[in-house]
Amino acid sequence: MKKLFALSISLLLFASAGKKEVEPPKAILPVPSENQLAWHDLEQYAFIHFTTNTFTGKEWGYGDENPSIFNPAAFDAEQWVTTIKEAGLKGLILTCKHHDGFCLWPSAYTEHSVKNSPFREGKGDVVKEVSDACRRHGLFFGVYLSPWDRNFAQYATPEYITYYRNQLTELLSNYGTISEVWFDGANGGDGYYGGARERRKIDNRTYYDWPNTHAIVRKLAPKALMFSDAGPDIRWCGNESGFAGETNWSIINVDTLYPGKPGIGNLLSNGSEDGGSWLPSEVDVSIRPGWFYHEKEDDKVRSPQNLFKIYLESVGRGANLLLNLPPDRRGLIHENDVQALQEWKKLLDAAFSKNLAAHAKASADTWRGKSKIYSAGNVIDDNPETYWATDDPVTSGRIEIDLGTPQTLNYISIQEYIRLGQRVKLFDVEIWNGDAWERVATGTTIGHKRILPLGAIVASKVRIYIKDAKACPLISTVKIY
Ligand code: FUL
Repeated sequence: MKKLFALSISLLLFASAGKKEVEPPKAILPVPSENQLAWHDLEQYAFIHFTTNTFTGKEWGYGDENPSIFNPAAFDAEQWVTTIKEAGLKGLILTCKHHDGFCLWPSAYTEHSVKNSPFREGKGDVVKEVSDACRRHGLFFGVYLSPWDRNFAQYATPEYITYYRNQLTELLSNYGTISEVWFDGANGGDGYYGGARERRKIDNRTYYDWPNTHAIVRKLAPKALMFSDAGPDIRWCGNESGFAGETNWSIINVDTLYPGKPGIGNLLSNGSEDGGSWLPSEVDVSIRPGWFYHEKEDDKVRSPQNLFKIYLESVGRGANLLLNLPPDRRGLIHENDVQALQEWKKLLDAAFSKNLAAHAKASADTWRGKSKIYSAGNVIDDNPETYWATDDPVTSGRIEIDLGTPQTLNYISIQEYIRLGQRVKLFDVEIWNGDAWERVATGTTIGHKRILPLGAIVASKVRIYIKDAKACPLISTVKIY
């Protein structure tokens, strides 16, 4: 009896010692920060372009617009925010100042603002009303402050940098938590510049002295993520048409980049497998041809189907979607845009509400240390913190999802456990056709999320074949619709 007891104790010890031997995978650098991880989960939010352009019909105001033209008589931040929330968007970024230099808040540093407009008889503050409405409805609030200012007399001199930082400080100090700060790289040169009406050239690499501006943001808004062509936290996707690269690494080498650098579209679209910084991609695109509202574009609002395609090619490629909704002259998001958004939301809900994998069985041909901690069941357990992993030297493997009965399959959504770095380079999606495994989709990168259409194929078993990865692959979630 004693011997038996000793034996079972040593067996137990052996078993638990065996378990301990399964080391968790090591991070593959670079990895996202906590703030970047939270940002990835937002997936989609709104851009709001609103300034004097809304009233002049221009896309780039020259800077000589009279503030008296800014008169959104029916302005209603509540309507913006409820429209955005009902569309499933998680927040908004407002053009507090676009290239025309007109400020949507009563900045102490210029007369070129709402305070000299008829809006709320010069007592209004669009930034305040919008940020308050966001907070009331649980949406995040972000600011766009154009580095190029076609109104300011000293633009292109060091005085302007002080002015820019003062304005940024106002926005970061007086409007609650700021979640994203958007630095535009555009600069067309000519402008009003306090009456000079001339062309001014700046060196994009040095003029704005970005590191010191970034330091202000880090200090005043430690939770805020900064966007630009070159980060430091989020990068541009390289186009304004609504897609991220099919290959989309959330990593890139930042030292080759600066805001406004020409010819970097493809690099930004794809990122780089060997990148040294985590710098994920944000897809900014407008629901209309222009970034600002123009009545003549009322019948050119993107269709719900087109918005759905944009979703698949942005969020479905591991990027975040920043969808521009330009308010009209009344100060409201136009009925046509609202309708397109509502229909889009219905398409998304219809496509992604029923996850067939939730009640399936998952298995794999290989998993880390044969430990339950890294087994295939983790990809369908609805817990983003658990994942399937292989042993360290193994950079391929197959996860099989058995749905039990034949089902019509429209989409598969796969997520990597990016907290430990992005890894997958190549994968196939296969179905069991009764005789053999048949490839129905293929992809390169996965990252935060990859969604692939499956073309309404009928099958009861789906297999994800990870063919190559930078290091042992870690898959946290698989959903099938
Ligand atoms: C560009 C700007 O020039 C456009 O007006 C718009 O704001 C877009 C989002 O970024 O660079």
